[in-house]
Amino acid sequence: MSDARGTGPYRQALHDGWTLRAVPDPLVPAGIGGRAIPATVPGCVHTDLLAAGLIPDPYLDDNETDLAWIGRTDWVYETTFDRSAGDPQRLDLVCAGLDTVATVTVNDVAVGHTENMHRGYRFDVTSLLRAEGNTLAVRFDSAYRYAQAHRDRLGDRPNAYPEPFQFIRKMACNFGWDWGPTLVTAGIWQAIGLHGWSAARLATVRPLVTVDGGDGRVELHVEVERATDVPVTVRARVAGQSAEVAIPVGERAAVLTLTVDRPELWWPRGYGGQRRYELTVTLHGPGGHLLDTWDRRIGFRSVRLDTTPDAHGAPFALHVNEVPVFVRGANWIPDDAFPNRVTADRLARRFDQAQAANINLLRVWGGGRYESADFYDLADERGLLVQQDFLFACAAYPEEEPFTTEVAAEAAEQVTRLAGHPSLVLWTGNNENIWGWHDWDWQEPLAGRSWGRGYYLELLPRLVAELDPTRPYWPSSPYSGSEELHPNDPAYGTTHIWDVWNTDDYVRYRDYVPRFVAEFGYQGPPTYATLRRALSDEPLAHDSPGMAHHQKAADGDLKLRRGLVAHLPVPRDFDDWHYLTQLNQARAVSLGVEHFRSHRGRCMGAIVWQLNDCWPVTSWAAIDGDGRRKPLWYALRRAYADRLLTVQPREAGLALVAVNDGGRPWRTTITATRLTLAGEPKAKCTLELQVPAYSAVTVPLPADQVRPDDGRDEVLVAAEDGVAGGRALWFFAEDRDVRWPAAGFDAVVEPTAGGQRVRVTAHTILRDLTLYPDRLDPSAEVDEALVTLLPGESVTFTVHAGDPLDPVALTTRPVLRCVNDGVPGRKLVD
Ligand code: BMA
Repeated sequence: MSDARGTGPYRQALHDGWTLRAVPDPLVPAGIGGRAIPATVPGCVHTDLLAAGLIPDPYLDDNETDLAWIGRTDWVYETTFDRSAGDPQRLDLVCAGLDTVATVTVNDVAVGHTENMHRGYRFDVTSLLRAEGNTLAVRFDSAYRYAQAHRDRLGDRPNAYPEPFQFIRKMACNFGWDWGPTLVTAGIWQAIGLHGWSAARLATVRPLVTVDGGDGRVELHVEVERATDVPVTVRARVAGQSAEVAIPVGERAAVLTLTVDRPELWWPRGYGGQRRYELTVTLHGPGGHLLDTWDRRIGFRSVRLDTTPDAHGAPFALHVNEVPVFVRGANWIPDDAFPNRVTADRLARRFDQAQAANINLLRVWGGGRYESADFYDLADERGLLVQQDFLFACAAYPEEEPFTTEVAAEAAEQVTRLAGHPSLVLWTGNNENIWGWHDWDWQEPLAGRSWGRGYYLELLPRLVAELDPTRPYWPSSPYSGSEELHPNDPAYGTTHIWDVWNTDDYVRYRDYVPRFVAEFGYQGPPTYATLRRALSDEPLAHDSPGMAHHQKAADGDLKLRRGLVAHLPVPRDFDDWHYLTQLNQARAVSLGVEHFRSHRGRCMGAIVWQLNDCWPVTSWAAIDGDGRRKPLWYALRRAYADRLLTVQPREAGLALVAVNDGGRPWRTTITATRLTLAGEPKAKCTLELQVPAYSAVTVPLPADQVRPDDGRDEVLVAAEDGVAGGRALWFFAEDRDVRWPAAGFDAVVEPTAGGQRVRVTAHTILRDLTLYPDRLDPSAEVDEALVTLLPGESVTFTVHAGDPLDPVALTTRPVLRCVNDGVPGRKLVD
């Protein structure tokens, strides 16, 4: 792509004709050493080797293990190019992202050396380029060698995982995580190209957008870079308003202010629309000719973090446009271990899934990346709030050079880059590093060495305050607001609840009334189709070799089992294990969400760990590594719905809590019935509820509702009169102790546009009825899951698949499951 017009500005992508070579080393397998491999740019070594058929797919079975040499090898990317016509005063080679330790050479002259994946670089190559036959080479030194050299020089520091990821400014989870493979990439991971310009260009444009008494305000900070010292003019336009400022010779920065009278505001989804306005900035030379342009769709909204101490400690409440927002969030990790595979379409699918699960915030976790323009554009467009961590996670980070300089440059660049996005509402200093310093036995091995404190409590807050005072900054996740307090104190600021998964049972979520829970989660395996694509284990078992390799958490399999046997019947085979562990994951997280939401007000947010996966793996994710929705996704959609009815234990017994996260008051009549599993009513009452917008109401349930005659044979159901769905259930015993009847039902399958409808009518109670059409066709999807039916009730599932699925298979085990289908004497299809 080139756009050469005389001496005007032009851009020429350099994405063609690349090859890749391994620098000779005994580690490099024969057949790869010395060979020129076609390379895709942007891309990375792993995906190039895979495309060339030189390595097996790193995501399948345990192939990951044999591919460790790739990260320990040095690689050279090369191409040749002719430059576009035109005669600009400056020609820059612009690299939006190099991963990571790179030496860039143009026509055999080294033009730059980089060592930070999270920055962009620009090299002046004006004097080096000829019209035709230019060579461009980027050599990547092994990230391991670099990190280990710094570790050896500076002294090791504690880290939650074995690899030296905190000694290089590179996506940390590339070195392996408790849900991710160790696949240490190298490559030109973002766009690369030439930028030709004359006189001056817009070097940075930083719009600070606020709302002031209903008026929109844009404070636009502009910096120019000059090729010649001529006066230039910056013009800006938004919503019919314009402003202009001259930058005289010798100066390079200007601030313009634009005020928009009563603009339509940008709101998070569920609170209002997402109106955006085009902001255009142009740079003009003497005589007014155009030198450069910049544009972005901004949104007018204010954001404020309320942490004013109160009777319970100190809250953590995001206020957008002065309305407190209860955060129904999910943590976001890189959607692929190879970030170049995360296309805009794939992100859009992920956002569709997040949105449909009633999520209103994504937290971009600190072990990944500063998310892409595509990600933030989607978030702006759909009204998903974003919390972006600075990139530090689960380790003590050195503050010696070159790291302090790199971190400062990276942070300034990213804060500037993301300033125009209304969705970004919070910066956080790191993931768990202040907590780690307090609680994870770091202090003794550190022996006084730096660990990152200066970044989180000094450098980063200073930079955010200087470059973007419109957004709140919080030093860590979790953090309590002061170094005097324990960083994970649930009464203050943000909390991570991990003892539930690691050591305790999930009902222990109820022991916490956190002000804001920024991480909590429970594992479950990926969907069956994803497992079958990734693993050749025959048969699949919870501990078969592939399953074990694709479970990265410490004692993950044991923890899954411990959690399962506390609640559910013991699995008899893999199919049971798969259904029940997925179900247990969904149960655990819904219990947490419903509990936290039931304390709306005191608690103002829950961010589940985690939305997505980066490869096929057993993990805390709701959407697996192939993008398929796990049962947890369906459970989240329900637990995160605007209107939630939930039965919660309270001092006096049980209470019904109605949570209204919608903007309209919710007036409704609820019938609560205690009944036997056979459907015989034992007690009934009617409750009138009035729940104002954005609030929760708690109503104690009468004693005859909450005291069962036989806890193993009864259920409490609270449902809105005349409204299907959304009812609350309360079982008086764990599923493993309940006296389930053998499941009995009719199932009818009929074709429908583009799929099939499966109508199940219950003859007995059916607990958490779930359909797994992906077991029959990996492309098949279903619209509902985890439905509990009382005798006589029915549900219709809609299945979409490539071809019609076999109706018998679709309505029998293991495709159609419920908890009580394993009860002896079971009667699956009537
Ligand atoms: C938290 C996260 C991640 C981790 C997850 C599950 O510590 O911040 O680092 O993957 O828990 O253990």
